[in-house]
Amino acid sequence: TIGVEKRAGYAVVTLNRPDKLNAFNAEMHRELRAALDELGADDDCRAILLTGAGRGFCAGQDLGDRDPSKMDGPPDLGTTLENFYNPLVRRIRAMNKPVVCAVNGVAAGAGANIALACDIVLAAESAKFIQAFARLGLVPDAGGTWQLPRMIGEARAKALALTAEPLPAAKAAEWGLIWKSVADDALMAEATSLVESFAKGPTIGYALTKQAIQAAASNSLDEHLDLERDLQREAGRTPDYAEGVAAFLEKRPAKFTGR
Ligand code: LHQ
Repeated sequence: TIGVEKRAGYAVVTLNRPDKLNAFNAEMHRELRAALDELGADDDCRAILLTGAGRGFCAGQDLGDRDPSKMDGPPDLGTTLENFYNPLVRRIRAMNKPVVCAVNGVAAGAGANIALACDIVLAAESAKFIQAFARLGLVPDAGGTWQLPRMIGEARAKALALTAEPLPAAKAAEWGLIWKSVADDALMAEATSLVESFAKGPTIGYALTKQAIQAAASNSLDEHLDLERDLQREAGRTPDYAEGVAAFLEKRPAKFTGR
């Protein structure tokens, strides 16, 4: 249900249940988490590209095995979140290298919010983001109600969540929900070139930068200035920093090693 292709310095992870628009079942969750754990620990992998097979990116939870008439009583969706979606969001956010998401087609429900958990999101012009939860009587999960108001403000967040209206990629980019909307046939080339550049970049500096930006949501300025001091201290001790300065002074491109 997941494809993992290791290339020079990065890996492409593909959600691969195209007949179901790559909706999540337990198996896909387990495989995706195992893949991310392995890639997180692999120093040869310095960036990750997440995308979907076929015409969709991800339609969220697979509703096929969720028929209430076939259940004994009301389901405990909290357990599904606790066991599967929440660890996935935490894993992506804590990943020690950039995670780029190429949204190749519709991203609905938890599928949309998993995309938003990634560090940089590019989407095909034809892709749409749908907070589909309201159609089911549910709350946007996988971090949706945390991310949306921060990224696009409460007015747009509430409207998207309560109406479940599809948001086209271009508008998502205009609103600042994603980085870029790209012509469909250029999406993979552009996303690949971005992860290729990350694969040759200062990996520790990237990881610390990601950590700092994410911590900003809950820090005061005072706390945050202290955090930046600590993270910069760490960045300044890396060989990549020494190389970056040397390259600048010698007027040549830096050769980062990710250390
Ligand atoms: C699907 C799905 C799908 C199964 C398309 N499941 N088969 C967390 C905790 C626990 C439980 C509940 O949920 C959550 C979080 C969530 O993610 S809730 C939100 C779940 N997702 C949705 O509500 C989206 C449902 N899908 C749709 O609304 C449409 O499929 C979209 C708008 C994504 C795409 O529409 P179309 O392009 O018209 O495609 P389609 O509807 O024809 O779908 C293609 C096939 O994929 C179709 O199967 P079929 O056998 O008829 O060809 C769909 O049944 C299947 N599919 N989403 N989530």
